Amino acid sequence: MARRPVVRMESVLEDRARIGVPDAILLEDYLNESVFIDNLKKRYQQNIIYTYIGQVVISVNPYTDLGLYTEDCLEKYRNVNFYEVPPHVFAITENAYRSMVAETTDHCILISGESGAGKTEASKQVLRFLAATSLHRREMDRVRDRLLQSNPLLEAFGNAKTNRNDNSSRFGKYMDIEFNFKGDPVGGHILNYLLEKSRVVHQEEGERNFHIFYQLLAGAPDELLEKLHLQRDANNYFYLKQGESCTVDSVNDRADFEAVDHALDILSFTTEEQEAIWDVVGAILHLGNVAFKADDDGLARVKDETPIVNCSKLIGCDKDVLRKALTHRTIEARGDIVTSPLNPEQAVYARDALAKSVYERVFNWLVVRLNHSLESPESGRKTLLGILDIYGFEIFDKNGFEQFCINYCNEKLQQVFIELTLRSEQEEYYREGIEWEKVQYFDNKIICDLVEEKHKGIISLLDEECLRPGDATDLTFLNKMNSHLATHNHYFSYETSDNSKVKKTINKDEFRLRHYAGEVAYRVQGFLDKNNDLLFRDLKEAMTHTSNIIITSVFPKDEFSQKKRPVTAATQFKNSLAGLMTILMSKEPSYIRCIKPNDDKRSYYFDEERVSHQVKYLGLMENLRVRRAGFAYRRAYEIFLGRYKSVCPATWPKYNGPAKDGVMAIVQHLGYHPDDYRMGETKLFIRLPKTLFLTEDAFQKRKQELATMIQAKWKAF
Ligand code: AOV
Ligand code: MG
Repeated sequence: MARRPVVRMESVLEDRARIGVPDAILLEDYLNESVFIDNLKKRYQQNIIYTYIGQVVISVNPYTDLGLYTEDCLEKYRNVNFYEVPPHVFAITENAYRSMVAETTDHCILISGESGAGKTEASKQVLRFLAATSLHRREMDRVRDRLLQSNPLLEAFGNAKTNRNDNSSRFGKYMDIEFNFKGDPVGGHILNYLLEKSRVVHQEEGERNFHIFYQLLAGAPDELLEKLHLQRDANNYFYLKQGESCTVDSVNDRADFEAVDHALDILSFTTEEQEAIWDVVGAILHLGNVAFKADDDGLARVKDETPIVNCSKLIGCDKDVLRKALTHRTIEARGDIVTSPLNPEQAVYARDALAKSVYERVFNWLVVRLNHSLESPESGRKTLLGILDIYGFEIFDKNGFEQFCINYCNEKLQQVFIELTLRSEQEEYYREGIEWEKVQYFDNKIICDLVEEKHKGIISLLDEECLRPGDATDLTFLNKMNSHLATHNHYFSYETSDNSKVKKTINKDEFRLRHYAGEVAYRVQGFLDKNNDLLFRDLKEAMTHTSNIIITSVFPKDEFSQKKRPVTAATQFKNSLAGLMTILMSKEPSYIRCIKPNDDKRSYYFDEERVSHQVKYLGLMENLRVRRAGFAYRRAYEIFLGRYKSVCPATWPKYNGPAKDGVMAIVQHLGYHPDDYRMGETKLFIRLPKTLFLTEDAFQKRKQELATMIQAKWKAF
C-alpha cells in the first residue's frame, strides 16, 4: 500500500489563523458556538467546505464546483489514514471501507441536513469513491458502471425542482454496496422510501414535476416523440406547467435525457422495457390533459377525446374502458355491485389518483428492476457498506402530508445520530474502562413519539379517522388531535393555543409541530385522502387489462382477491422507517452532516444566522462537547508507540515489551499531567489536543536531532 506523508503538526499550526482548524476538536474555546461557526466560515471562505468533529464530517454546500472530486483527488484519499489528509467525504468513506474490509463488519454512511444542504451530492461522491475501489478487471468494471448508473436513472424519476432545491430528492434512498472478502464491490441493493407522488399531478408555483417528464420532452429524438404523440413544449401539458417554471437554469434536461438513456442501456433494460417506460411516461402526460365538463345532469363527460385516445394507445388499454373507468365508480357493498357516474370534480380526482398510482408503481418497478441489475453473481460472504440519502427537513409556505412524512423521517434520522454518537462514544469508554461524563442534549425522541406512538400518536389518530365510517374529514382529524394532544409541548393549533400572539400565526385548518429543526405548520387538507391512498376499483381493473408490460406487472390481477384493507400510507411509511432504523443500528455508522450556507442557492455566501440555526438543531455543539468532555484523541497503543517511540530513551532505539508499557514510558517521559490522559485497555486516550501537539512537537524535534546526528555521522565517515 502506498503511504502518504503525514501532515506535519507545525504546518497545521501555521495554517490555523488563515484556514481555521480541520477538526473542531482542536478549537481552544470549544464551548463557544460563534468560535465554531467562525471556524467553518474561515474555511468556507478559503473554499474548504469540510471540517471534522472527530469522525463526523461537516460539509457546507459551496454551490459551485470547487474541483474537489477529481480523479487525482480520489486517488489522494485512497489507502491513507483518516487524519493524514485534509477532511473530505472521501476520507470518511475510505475510513469506513477500510474498517469494513479489515474487520469484516457492515458499515453505513448516514448523510443528513436540510433540503438543499448537499446530501445527494455527497452520496454520489461516496458511491463514486466506493465503486472505484475495484481492481480494474472487466467484470468489476461492469459492477462499477451499474452502481454508478443507478443514480441518474433514479434521480430522473425521483427528483424534482422545488423552491428549496433545483434537484430535490422526493424519495428516500438507502443503498447497500456489497463487497467480497477481497474488498471488491460485487453488487448492490436499493431500498426506496415513500415517493412524493402528489407531485405528478400538482406542483406549487416555482416548482416542477419529476425531472423525467421534462427530460423526455427536451431530449427524445423526434421519432420517439412522434410515436408517443407528444410535443416538445412542456407547457402543453397540464401536469407539467402548474408551477409555471418548466425550465430551470441549473438543469439541462436534454443532456440529462441522454444520461438516462445511457443508464438504461448500461443497466441492461431490454428494448421492450425501455419502450414500455417511455410509453408510461407519455401516457401520464396525456392523462393529465384529459379534462371533463358537466352534462345536463351534472355528470362528467370527457371534453376532448384526443388525450384519452393517446393515453390508452400508449398503455395498450381500450379507450372506452379507460373513459368509463375515469367517469364511474363501482362499489361492492354486501355482495352487490353498484356502479355510479361521477361528476367532473370526482372524475378529476379519479384521473389524478390514477396518474399518481401508476407513477408510484412504475417507480417501485424501476427499483426492483435496478436491484435485479445490481445483483451480485458471486456467492459467499459479503460485507455491506450502506449509504443513506433521504429528503431533507423542509418548510414551505404551505406544508402538507408530504412534508409531515419527510420531516418525521428526519426526526428518526436525528434519533439514530443521537443514539449512535452518544452510545458508541459511551460504549468505547465503558469497554476501555474509562470514566465518562454525561453531556446534556436535546433528545428528539419526544417528537418521534408524538408522531408514531401506538394509540396516542398523530399517525394512530389519523388512521383512526381514516377507518371511522361516516363523517370523518380532515377537520375532524384536526379536532381529534386537538383533544388528544393539547397539552403536548411540541403540538400547537389554533384551538389549543391560548396565547393570542401565537393564535395569530396559526390558521384554523393547521396544526403546528415543534420539530427538532424548527416549527412547521401543516395544513390538514388532504391528510385523510393521502393517508387512505385508495384507487377506485374501476381504475385498478382497467389497469389490469393493458398491454404495457410494466403496467401489467405492477397491477396484478390478484390484487382484487385481497379482502384485507390495505395499510395506510403513513403507517406503511412508519413501518418501513422502523425497518430502516433496524438496518442502520446493526451497522457501524459514519456521518456526513450537511449545512446549507444560505437560502438563495448562492455560492460564496455564508449566512451566519442560517448556519447557526442548523448547528443548533443538528446538535453539533453537543456532538463536539461529547467528543471533548471525553477524550479528543484516542490511539491504539501499537500505533502511538510506532509513531512516537523515538522521543523516549526507554523505547528507543530498541523496545520489545508490551505496547501499553512502552506508551506509559513515553507519556511519563514527556511529563503528561495525570488529568490529560487515560490508559484504556487497548488505547491511549488524550483529553486535549494541546497534549498531542506537545507530543508531536517533541517528535518533530527528535526527528531533526536524529537527522542531524545521521548527517554528522556521514560527515565523519
Ligand atoms: P440535498 O440532497 O441535501 O437536498 P443536493 O445534494 O441536491 O441537496 O444539493 C443541492 C445543490 O447544491 C446541488 O444541486 C448542487 O448544485 C449544490 N451542491 C451540493 N453539494 C455540493 C458540492 N459538494 N459541491 C458543489 N455543489 C454542491 V433534498 O434532496 O432537497 O433534501 O430533498
Ligand atoms: Mg437530495
